[in-house]
Amino acid sequence: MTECIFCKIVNKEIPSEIVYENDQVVAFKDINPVAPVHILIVPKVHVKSIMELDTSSNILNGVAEAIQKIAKDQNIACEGFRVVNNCGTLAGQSVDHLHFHLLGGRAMQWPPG
Ligand code: DGP
Repeated sequence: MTECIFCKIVNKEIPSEIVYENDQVVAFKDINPVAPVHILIVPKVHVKSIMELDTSSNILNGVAEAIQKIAKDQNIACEGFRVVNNCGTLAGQSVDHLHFHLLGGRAMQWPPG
């Protein structure tokens, strides 16, 4: 049994609000949203971070497909949105399973905190 919380969500062992799924990724609502639209896109296989990603895999294609589909479904494609990946301690990565935040529905600030 894996202890990884995102693996448990991917395997449907714990509940989440899944909004999209393809062969590579599952996308679900963040439990602690910081924007009106806040979706996490995670690979179905356990990858700790972008630094451990097998670059010959097609996971990032699955991520891009998910972003395009969800942005249209959530009506944030026209106004714009942000995709964030926190990698490692200084960036604030708190779950050691690669994930991309899809944030939209409000104006974003730059630089990020
Ligand atoms: P990061 O700081 O980049 O590692 O973001 C991790 C995000 O994961 C954070 O915004 C909260 C979210 N999260 C953590 N545990 C759960 C969970 O069990 N369910 C859901 N839906 N989101 C979670």
